[in-house]
Amino acid sequence: MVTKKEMLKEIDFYLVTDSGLSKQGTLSDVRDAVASGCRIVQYREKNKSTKEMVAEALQIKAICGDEALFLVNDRIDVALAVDADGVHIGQDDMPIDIARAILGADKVIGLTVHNTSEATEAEKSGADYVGLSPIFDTATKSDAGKGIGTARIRDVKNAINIPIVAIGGINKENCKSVIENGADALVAISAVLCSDDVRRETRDFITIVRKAFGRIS
Ligand code: TZP
Ligand code: MG
Repeated sequence: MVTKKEMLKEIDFYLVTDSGLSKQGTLSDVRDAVASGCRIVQYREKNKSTKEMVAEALQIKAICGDEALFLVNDRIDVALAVDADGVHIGQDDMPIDIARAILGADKVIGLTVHNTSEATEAEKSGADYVGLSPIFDTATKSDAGKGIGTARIRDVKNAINIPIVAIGGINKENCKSVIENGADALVAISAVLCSDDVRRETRDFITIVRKAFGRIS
């Protein structure tokens, strides 16, 4: 049996939820993305109470089922409360060694990095993947900083062996170059959540990415 953690090897399009940007609502977005073949979902919620988050996280976990990995952004308590598959944390969140001690070896921990030295450090500290950010300028995260460019993906790829998830300003026009420069998966928040058809947009991204990997023709 493939463990949830082993599913990290199979990810390509990675859904990050955003209730502020979503047109159809977070649960609908997750349902649509998973129905279109998305294999990893991160619940990123900045505006709801802990109680609301736990209730929503349980529903997202049920939608992901065995089809998709389910991670919670920042909130290790929420991840534990619903027995999520893991967490995604940033450089200023819970230190990764403490997060690992709390969550245990079987859970997935993703860490946001911006450069090669943070990526090398993340791998050494036991991160299961890195989120490399922001590849391009983005209005979705106000403190994301300037785009680091696709050449940085190649530099990080040459420095570490864990998967790289690219995020920030990615759309259907530039996503092929993100994969060609070494990303293992990518996130496109506004491009997908602000569309009228999350199912179609997810499917389109997955098709472009799998073609770029040569997984489909
Ligand atoms: N972390 C780094 S950039 C970003 C996050 C959450 C926002 C990415 O959003 P978009 O709409 O895909 O540029
Ligand atoms: Mg964070």
